[in-house]
Amino acid sequence: MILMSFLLTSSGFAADPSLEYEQRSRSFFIETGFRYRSIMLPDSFLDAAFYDFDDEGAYPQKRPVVGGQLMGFELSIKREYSSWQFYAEYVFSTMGAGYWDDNLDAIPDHEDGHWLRPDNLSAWFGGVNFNYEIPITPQARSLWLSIVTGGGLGAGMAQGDITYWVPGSVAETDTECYPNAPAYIRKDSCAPDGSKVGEYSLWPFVPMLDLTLSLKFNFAKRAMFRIDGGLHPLPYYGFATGGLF
Ligand SMILES: [Ca+2]
Repeated sequence: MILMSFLLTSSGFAADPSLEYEQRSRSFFIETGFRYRSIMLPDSFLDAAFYDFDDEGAYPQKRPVVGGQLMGFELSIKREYSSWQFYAEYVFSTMGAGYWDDNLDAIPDHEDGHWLRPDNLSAWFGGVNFNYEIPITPQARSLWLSIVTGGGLGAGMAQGDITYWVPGSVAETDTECYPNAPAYIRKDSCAPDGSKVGEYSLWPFVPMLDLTLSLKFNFAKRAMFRIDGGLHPLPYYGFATGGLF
């Protein structure tokens, strides 16, 4: 609140009215920016399908956290309050290796889980958003605030893989290796049972859905800084900064 009231009352550097009415040969702005985002699937979603270390009798190590970090470049064509935003970005998984024990067993079974090990799992994405901007402080000031909301679709291509081990009782590769042991034992000594990205995707294409709500700091019509949150396609928070021309 202190920051907000400072921004709202601060005169900052004097607004140059000529910027507002600057003659341009086109009727739209181009806004460019760099973005950073941290995406994460909340544990509570996964609790619906998988045991975690704090469940009775379960494998005692914390289940891996599904998440990643993302950096990208964005370019928006802005006209009045609406804009089309194009982006390209690189996201890498921060998920560690670990044990995934489903809780859908008729009788609780903690030995039937799979051990998953991400190997340099990352992806490139590109997409398009339609965004709408709502000013919340007077735009005549050199610094003014707005809310931006929007959404869009994109597609990505995954790199790397997720190597997995299954319980010895259902193993189809290296079946002589600990045939009665669970995956969390076999992963230390046995050959992997396969890889998820390589085996289950005809093409390693991943769809992208984005829904974003942002608080945007506009520095006249020259530069901007945004605090973003929403779905991308997992829940995320992040920021972006860039300029207009
Ligand atoms: Ca289970």
